[in-house]
Amino acid sequence: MMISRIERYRVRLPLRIPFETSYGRLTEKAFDILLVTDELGNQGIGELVPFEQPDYIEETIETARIISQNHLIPLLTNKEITHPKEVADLFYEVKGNQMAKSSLETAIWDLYAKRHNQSLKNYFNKTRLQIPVGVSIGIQTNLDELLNQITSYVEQGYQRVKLKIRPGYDLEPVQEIRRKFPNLALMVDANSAYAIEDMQHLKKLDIYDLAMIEQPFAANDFLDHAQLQGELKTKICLDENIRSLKDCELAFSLGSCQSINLKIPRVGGITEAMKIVEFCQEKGLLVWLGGMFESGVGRALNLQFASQKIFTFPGDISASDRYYYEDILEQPIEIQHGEIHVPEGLGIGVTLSEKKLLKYGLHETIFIR
Ligand code: OSB
Ligand code: MG
Repeated sequence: MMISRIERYRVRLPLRIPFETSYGRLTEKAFDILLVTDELGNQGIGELVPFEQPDYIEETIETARIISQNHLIPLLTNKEITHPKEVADLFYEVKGNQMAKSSLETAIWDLYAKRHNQSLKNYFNKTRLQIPVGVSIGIQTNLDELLNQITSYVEQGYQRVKLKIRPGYDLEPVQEIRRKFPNLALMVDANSAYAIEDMQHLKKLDIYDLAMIEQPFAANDFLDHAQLQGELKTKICLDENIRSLKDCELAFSLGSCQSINLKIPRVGGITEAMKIVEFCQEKGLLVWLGGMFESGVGRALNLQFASQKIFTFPGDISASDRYYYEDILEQPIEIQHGEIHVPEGLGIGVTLSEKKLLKYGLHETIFIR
């Protein structure tokens, strides 16, 4: 197949409640929806997910647009693509910039599946139609408010809670949650807010039966994480560190973690994500699917991928209404009894609402062959 046109919608969706992490506060999510059309008129959809600030990882939505426009799209131009696995190879000469790469690569996977009249999940191993999901909760300095939020998510059926922490907001909220929810599947995520000097402090989290502690140290640190993992019985999970299979191999060989938060966009797309899943399975690393406050498009992609039975640990894949008043799909993604149904249509299985896209975004054509 040949790519004949690429369009995008630049969208901003207001969040229902501001989301605070160790590095900042988000009130609105900006993202691009990419529409990639082939020579037969089939259309694939992708989402560009980076934040506006380089505070989670270095990529931002603006740098990603520049990399796509000036470097990635030219590499797709006039190329015959027989399988979406080739896209990562076409992009190989561009270093890093995984989220920019993923937005195009995942759109091409969707396009390929639609062209062959297949649901995307048919390209993955051992899939199911319902998947267990969890919820990630931002920093709330009011602990009553925090407990109320958790109560409401547990009532909605979410099967696991992830609490964002930072120095000064860690042991106390965890202790309060444990007091009220002794059996809740609970984990924490520090988004790189600690350093090796905090080792003794972090060891105090070991008594709360947490499913894991996500990304305590810097996004490029493997050694300090290995030292901490050596002293903890709780699993360490790496998120920001993991950009490729190579990073997983390094983390595994050093003992930096026992769990991987896999985000398709952070590793450059589906092809690399599949290799990581295979590696984790082979080595016995717990792998689970993370999120980036995706709109319905990225959420549908995550559901397709997380339909693989290896994803037993509930992902950060909430219903649309957990974050947004309104999504950009015709049908919002909903939770039922703690599970979300994997969309069954062709490709990622969901339909865009052009009306909602134009309400929250701007349309432009960025490539024509
Ligand atoms: O660290 O996992 C993270 C959201 C944006 C950026 C980084 C992270 C998160 C989340 C929420 O924790 C995941 C989600 O529900 O989309
Ligand atoms: Mg994280």
